[in-house]
Amino acid sequence: MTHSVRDFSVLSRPCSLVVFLSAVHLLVALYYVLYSPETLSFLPYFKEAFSNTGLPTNRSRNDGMFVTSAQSKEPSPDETTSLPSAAPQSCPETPPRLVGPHHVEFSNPVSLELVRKENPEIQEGGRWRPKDCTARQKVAIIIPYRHRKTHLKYWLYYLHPILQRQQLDYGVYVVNQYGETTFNRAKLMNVGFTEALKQYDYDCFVFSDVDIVPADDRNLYKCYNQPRHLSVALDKFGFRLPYERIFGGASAMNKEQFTKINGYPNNYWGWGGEDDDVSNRLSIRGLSISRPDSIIGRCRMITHTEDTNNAPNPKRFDQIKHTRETIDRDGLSSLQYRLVSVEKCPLYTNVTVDVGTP
Ligand code: UD2
Ligand code: MN
Repeated sequence: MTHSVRDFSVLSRPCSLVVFLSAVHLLVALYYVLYSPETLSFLPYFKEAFSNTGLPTNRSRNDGMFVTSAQSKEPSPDETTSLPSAAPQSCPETPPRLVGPHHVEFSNPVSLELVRKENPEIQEGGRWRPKDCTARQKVAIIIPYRHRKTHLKYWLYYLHPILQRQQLDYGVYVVNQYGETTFNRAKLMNVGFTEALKQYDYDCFVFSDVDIVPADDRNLYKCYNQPRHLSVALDKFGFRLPYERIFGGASAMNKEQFTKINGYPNNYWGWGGEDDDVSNRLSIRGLSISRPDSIIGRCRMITHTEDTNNAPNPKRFDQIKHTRETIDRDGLSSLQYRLVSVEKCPLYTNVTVDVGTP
C-alpha cells in the first residue's frame, strides 16, 4: 500500500503537466473558434437570424418615399451572404492576371444569360470580391441609365471579367431614371453614390456612361490620390483628349474627393455641361485630374443617336460659368429624389429613381 501510494506520487507530476497542457490547448482552440475571421463573418447572420421576423428579402421598395441625402442611413455591413469572406492577405498592388490590350467590338449581340454563364462567381446585385486575397478598394460602379438595354448588355459582358481580373471588391449600380422626363445624368450619379453607400461601405466610386468600354484592363477602375479620368483615349475622339479639362465618360473619385466637391450638380437637365461643371468643381477645391497614358487609356464608345428627352441643355454654357457660386448649394447637400425601387438583378443592382423635372 505504501509502495503503491509512492507509485502514484511518482505519476502525479507528469499527470498534472498533461492536464495543464490539455487545458491550455483547449483554451487556445476555443479562442480561435470564437475569434477567427470565418466565425466573425457569420456573426451578422446569427444576429439576423435571431432578430428577423419575416423572410429574408433581396428587394427593398419604398414607393413614394422622398429621400434626401441627409436621410441616408449608416453604411450597413455587406448583406450579400454568399460572397467569400475576407482573406487574410491584401491583393498585390498590380493585379497578376491582367491581359493588357484586348479586343472590343459591338457587332454581335450579347445576352444576359451569356454574361451570367461566363461570370459564374458574380453574386446577385452584381457583387464580386476576390477569394484568395483582400481587395485593396471597395468600388461602386455607378451607371446613369434609361432605355439603353443593348448598351448595358455589352457593358456587363466586357466589364465583369475586367473588374474581376483587377481584383476589386465591387458592385455595379445601374441608376435608372424613372418616367420620361428630361434626362439628368449628373443627378443620377448623386443618387447612385447615396444608394450604393446604403448597401456597403464603399470607399471608391467609378461613374461611367453605359456606352464606354475600356480596351485595356491595365486601366484600373479604382481610385487614386487625385480624381481619375478613365476614358482618356476614346475612339470617338480619335484616341486623344478633345480638351485638357475633360472629365466625362468614365471617371473615379473616392468618398473624400466626391464629398469635397459636393458631388455632381443636380440642375443640369438634358445633354451636356454637367461633366465640365464637375471639372470646375475639382479645380475650385484644389484637386487635379489624374489619368492613365493614352495606350492604357484606350476605350471604345458604342455609337448612338441622340436619345429622346435628352436634347442639348441650352443653359449649359451659362451654368458652367457659375460653378463657383453654385458648388456649395447645389449637389449632395441639396439632393432630393423619390426612390422607386432597388432591385438586385443577377448582374447588377437596379436603382430606379424619380429625379423630378427641371
Ligand atoms: C458625352 C460625355 C458624357 C456626358 C454627355 C453629356 C464623354 C466620353 N461622354 O457623352 O459623359 O457628359 O456627353 O451629358 O465625354 N443615358 C441613358 N439614356 C438616355 C440618355 C443618356 O442611359 O436616354 C446615359 C448613358 O449612360 C449615356 C450617358 O447618359 O452613356 C451620356 O449620354 P450620351 O451617351 O448621350 O452622351 P455623349 O455620348 O455625348
Ligand atoms: Mn454616349
